[in-house]
Amino acid sequence: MSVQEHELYEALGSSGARVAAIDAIPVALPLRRPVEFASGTITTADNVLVRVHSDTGIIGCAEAQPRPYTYGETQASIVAAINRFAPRLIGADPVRSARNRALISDGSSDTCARAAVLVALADLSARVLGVSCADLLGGAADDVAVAAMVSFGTPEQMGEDAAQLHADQGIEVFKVKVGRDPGLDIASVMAVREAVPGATLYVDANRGWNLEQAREAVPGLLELGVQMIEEPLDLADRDGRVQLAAEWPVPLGGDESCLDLGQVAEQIAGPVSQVSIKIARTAFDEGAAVAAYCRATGVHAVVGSQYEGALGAWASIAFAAGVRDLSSRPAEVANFLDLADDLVASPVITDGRVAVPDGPGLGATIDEAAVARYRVDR
Ligand code: MUC
Ligand code: MG
Repeated sequence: MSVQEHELYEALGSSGARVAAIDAIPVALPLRRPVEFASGTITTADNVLVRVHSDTGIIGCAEAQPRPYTYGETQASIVAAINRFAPRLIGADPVRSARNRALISDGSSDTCARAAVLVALADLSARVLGVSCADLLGGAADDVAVAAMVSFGTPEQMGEDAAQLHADQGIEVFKVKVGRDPGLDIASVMAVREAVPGATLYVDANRGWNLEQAREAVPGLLELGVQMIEEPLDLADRDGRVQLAAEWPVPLGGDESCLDLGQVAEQIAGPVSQVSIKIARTAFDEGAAVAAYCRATGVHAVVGSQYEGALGAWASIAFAAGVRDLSSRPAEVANFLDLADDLVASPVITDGRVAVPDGPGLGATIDEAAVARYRVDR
């Protein structure tokens, strides 16, 4: 670096860009039909679009999805938290992710609000540097296999949903939502198995069973070839979770119990032997730390979904493709298909795989007309 370059670096920060403003825009995006699972129902995608403007004119974007039953955050609380964080970041260099996380880590539990700001900063950083987020994360692969969630319906409807995802997108890996009545859960998984006989199947009870129901449902699910069981019980039932994990020949998956690295460490020392990493709650930095911890402890980690729209899906795709251990495993990035309209162009899933886009950052371009159409703050 020349003396002049060094002076410029010192004056401007390592990327040369500075955060100038942050928007938190609440939107209500239409769904094709409501999606339901044991811990909640989503009737509209009441997401928050986060835009970080830099003094260079380059903008970074991300999406937050309120999931009150998991994090306690609402759309209003996410907007309020981002507006509270924003002044602390004005003038910050977007590439300094550790410093920026520290600036907005104030002990509050605004998990998804904080993650969305950090992902938008990562999108901005990658755009400033002229590389994709996937490459910045390690560039392990150009595309990844897709896993789709099959939400509650009648068993017949759930089978049809899986068949359609298989026919239209070539998807062969399904996370079937369970946690209702054990008989209904087995019938649901059986319907998906019959609809796509060669599929890889795992299930997610979203804490909907009690110990007795889990014990009743699981043998039948195992017979249908289910390879992992996510969050069977209330997290407060620590003994029950440990007992089930010891009884099962397949992993007990951690999702709601694994919100950050500390919880992941605690759960891996306990009943969890597969971890769902959700960028919507960890952002890229903590997500990478969780992935590394899982690698070090020999635990399978996968990219999970909290029913993201397309912008959230682009972030998950970048992470899944960027990080070595994750790029070879199916990632849950298909839930944008539940939306009837969106703020950015949707990923295209072909033969069960989705590619990292060519452009810099997350590769998503905001449709301003869609923002105007769906924002609920004006
Ligand atoms: C999942 O894996 O549990 C349901 C709610 C949420 O936040 O994520 C989903 C999917
Ligand atoms: Mg889950």
